[in-house]
Amino acid sequence: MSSRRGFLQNVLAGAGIFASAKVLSAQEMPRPGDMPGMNVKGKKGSVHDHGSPVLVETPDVPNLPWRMDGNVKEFHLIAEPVKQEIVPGRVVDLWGYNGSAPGPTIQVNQGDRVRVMVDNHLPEATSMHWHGFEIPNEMDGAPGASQDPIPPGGRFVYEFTLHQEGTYFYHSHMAMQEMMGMIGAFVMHPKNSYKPRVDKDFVIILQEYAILPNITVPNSMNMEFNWLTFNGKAGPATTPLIVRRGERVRIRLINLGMDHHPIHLHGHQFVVTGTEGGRQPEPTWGPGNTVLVGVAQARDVEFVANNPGDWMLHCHLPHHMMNQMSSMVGPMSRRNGMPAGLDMERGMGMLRQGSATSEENGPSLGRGLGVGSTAEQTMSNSPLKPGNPAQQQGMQMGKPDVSKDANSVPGFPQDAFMEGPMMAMDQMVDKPENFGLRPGWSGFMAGMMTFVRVLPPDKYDQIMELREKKKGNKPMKMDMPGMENEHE
Ligand SMILES: [Cu+2]
Repeated sequence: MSSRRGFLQNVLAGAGIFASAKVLSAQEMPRPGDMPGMNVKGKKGSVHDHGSPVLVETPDVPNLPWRMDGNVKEFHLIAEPVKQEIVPGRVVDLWGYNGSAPGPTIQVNQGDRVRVMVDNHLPEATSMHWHGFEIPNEMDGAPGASQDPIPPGGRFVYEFTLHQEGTYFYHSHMAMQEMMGMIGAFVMHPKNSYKPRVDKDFVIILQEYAILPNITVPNSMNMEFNWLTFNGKAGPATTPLIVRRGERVRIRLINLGMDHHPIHLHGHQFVVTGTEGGRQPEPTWGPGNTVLVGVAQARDVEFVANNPGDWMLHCHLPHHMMNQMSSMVGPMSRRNGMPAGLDMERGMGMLRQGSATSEENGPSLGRGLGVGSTAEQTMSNSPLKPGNPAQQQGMQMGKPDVSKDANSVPGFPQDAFMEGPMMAMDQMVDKPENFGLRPGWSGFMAGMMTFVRVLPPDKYDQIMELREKKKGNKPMKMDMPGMENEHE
């Protein structure tokens, strides 16, 4: 299998387009010891070899290929606009790297000499900051301070030697660009393996966007967010982490947004073994099941997956477990709350004039607290008739389960029409990693949510087989089956 990969990388490198993010999915990448230029003799090992760390998997995000130039590991990042499908049918305009937001994951070994060519294909200047790297000041990517911003069409070549280990990341150091998606993981594998060794190693990047219905561009000035993502996907489009029962698992959580996220794992206790500053000493590893990942922070958690089942892993902020939250949508979808004198566009929160960042809309579009929020209507969840819920194409049919006197209960509805069977879209998010989940599972998954699936050996092997089969069919695609016609 590695010969095809090697061939692919050579071809792409030769053609000068090896930066394409669609080249290799996380699952397809060889582990660090197998990457080109590292084991020139072609020595291969299994995941359970001693000495070599496991390659990190970033579900839904590719790894960034590289090539050797002498003793320098050379990467190529292109800052550019990205069309990203965050849930089936919801394609939004983000900014990212090499066709992906977050950008592709970079993996290197402690001690590596690294060169990253950064091309700016954005319509405005950018810069690349290496978050937490102890590198020479002129390589820091702080615009104005350590370098001129990279102009549109320009390139800056960063080069440094990395003596650190741990979970790091790269991001644009232009604040508003960060809120358009411009971040990627940068994992530095330690020279000497961490102890205890893990069998599975995952990266999850936490991001948030304010994007109203029928609009595709995030309002980066908004202070409240209605799309919360793990690796650029909102539940149920996130890809579960697949582990075999008994394996030791590391999850590297990285947050770059406006909010802090308490990430909670069901069914297991974990220990925090690393931060954005690298490995933490073992005496600090107290058990827990929720870790607060603050803005600009990374947290590595580790646990032994000894409790079989499909366990939720999610941000515990209730509003971060929802999709497309927008109070302006409430009046229309809940009928009786539609205030008099408002036309449909306004009731739905549609833009009528100017862009999302115009003077009129910018400060408070959607929901908000800031200047201009007087345009917001005060309204509670209003009564509504059960039955005949509006159907989304592809969603499973079904009526919410509510009592006969529901409308007489103060506060109703809360979750009746927000989640549950009628929101399920199992087929639309079908993929190997979801195989065998409880039917209707997807109706209860939104925002920053995914599964850690702790599987018995036979089921684990079955899913791995399905994964291989899918790769064999479409080695270059990350698309989910049956979704080709959902968007351009
Ligand atoms: Cu959160």
